[in-house]
Amino acid sequence: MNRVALALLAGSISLWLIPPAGAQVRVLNPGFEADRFSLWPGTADANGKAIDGWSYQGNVGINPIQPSPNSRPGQDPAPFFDNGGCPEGRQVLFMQNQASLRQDVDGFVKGTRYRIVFRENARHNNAPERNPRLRVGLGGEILVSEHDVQPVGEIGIREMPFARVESAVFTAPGDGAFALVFETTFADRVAVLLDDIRIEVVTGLEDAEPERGKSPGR
Ligand SMILES: [Ca+2]
Repeated sequence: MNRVALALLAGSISLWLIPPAGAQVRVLNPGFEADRFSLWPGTADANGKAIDGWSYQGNVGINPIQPSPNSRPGQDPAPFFDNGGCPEGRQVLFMQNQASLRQDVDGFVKGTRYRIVFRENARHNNAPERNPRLRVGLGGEILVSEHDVQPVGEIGIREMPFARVESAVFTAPGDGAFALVFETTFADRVAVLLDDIRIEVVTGLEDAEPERGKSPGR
């Protein structure tokens, strides 16, 4: 192969790897650092009934809670976040029993391929074999199928990294916003912990198998 051909090949690869202009999608409050909850146990219902950027149903909230005059001596500020190291910032989200968390994420570009990436863990609660179940959808398509979420560490030890989850790759069928929804489906004294939720553009040389592609609806 001569030098011109090599240069052309290099040029085509670099173009292939650059996402289309404007295709980046930004999740608002992706690591649950925007709010400061101070009322135990950290549910949103007890702390103003709102989580910045998100809507929710059920017992959803943020741990740890922040110290305040309401804090009782010896009270655990993170009763749900009871194991594993915080993946991003200082706070994680919890979803207890059956609950849902939703954000209409804007900025998708028709024809661009994306995947959801996030960190997950489960409350240990002295019952590590009793696991919550989680599924994740976008625009009505399930992109992370329902699965058990297991605690990454022992209770009270906040060192082990949360598990990293990558969804199936999907192709945006249109420009604009799609609903990103996390749902927990098992309701027996369990809780899922989430942090660092991102939507990444998948470039041409990654995950090229067409059978993994999905096209969510609105
Ligand atoms: Ca965080």
